[in-house]
Amino acid sequence: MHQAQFQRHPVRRANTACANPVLLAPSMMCADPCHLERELRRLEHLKVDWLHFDLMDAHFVPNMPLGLEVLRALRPKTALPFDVHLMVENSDFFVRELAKIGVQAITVHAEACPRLEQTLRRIRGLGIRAGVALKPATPLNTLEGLLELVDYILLMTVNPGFAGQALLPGAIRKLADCRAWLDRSGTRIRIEVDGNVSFKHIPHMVAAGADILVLGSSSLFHKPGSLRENMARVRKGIAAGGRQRLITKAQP
Ligand code: S6P
Ligand code: MG
Repeated sequence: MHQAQFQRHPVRRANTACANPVLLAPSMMCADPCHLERELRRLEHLKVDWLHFDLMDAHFVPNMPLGLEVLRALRPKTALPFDVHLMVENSDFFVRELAKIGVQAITVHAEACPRLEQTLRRIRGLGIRAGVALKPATPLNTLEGLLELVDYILLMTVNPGFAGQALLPGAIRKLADCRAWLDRSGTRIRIEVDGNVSFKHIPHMVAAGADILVLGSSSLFHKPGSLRENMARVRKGIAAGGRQRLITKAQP
């Protein structure tokens, strides 16, 4: 059921010429860790599109905010698709566990996967959308020859591991280059941006071709704004960037 919903969101076209509408993916590591289910209900009311979960192993990055058991506990609580961003050394282990939990999308880091092609095939073989994440310093051509195996590319605009960092120079240039490359390739691969996707940067990111915004402490969870107030600012930023966000069905 979750997979079907993931694929069939109704789409309202933007008034600019672009292939994809903009999806909103709140980063659950920025939600209140003591009240995750309550946060999830609030996000449902705000009609977000995906829930973004950052899984870290304290090796690939020096942090560990959420674990597999949190995802397992939350999965039956909502119909929203789970978009999992793996920042781990042993991606294959986590892919197997996440398939058992029933997530809808898994992104692995190119830098962490010695057999990236095989890992992507395995994810898709499990009926899960496959994404590849690139650190800011990893070039786009790392993905040459792999586009057919990828549903989306996650561009890190800060170094992975922590919320609340500043945007790195060159991040928006790389995003625009990626958009141009994908357009030339004629693929429908979406670009997800992650890291300081702030009120200030959202218009520029959307204009440069971002399709999925990971919303963290610099936007949706920004203090002291409420989630509702912050969401209104996010939507304004997307409109200023020239595209509309995906209009989803009401969530149950
Ligand atoms: C960080 C992680 C992200 C963060 C998000 C935080 O490695 O992948 O998903 O949770 O970037 O957003 P912000 O607005 O605090 O930078
Ligand atoms: Mg992330």
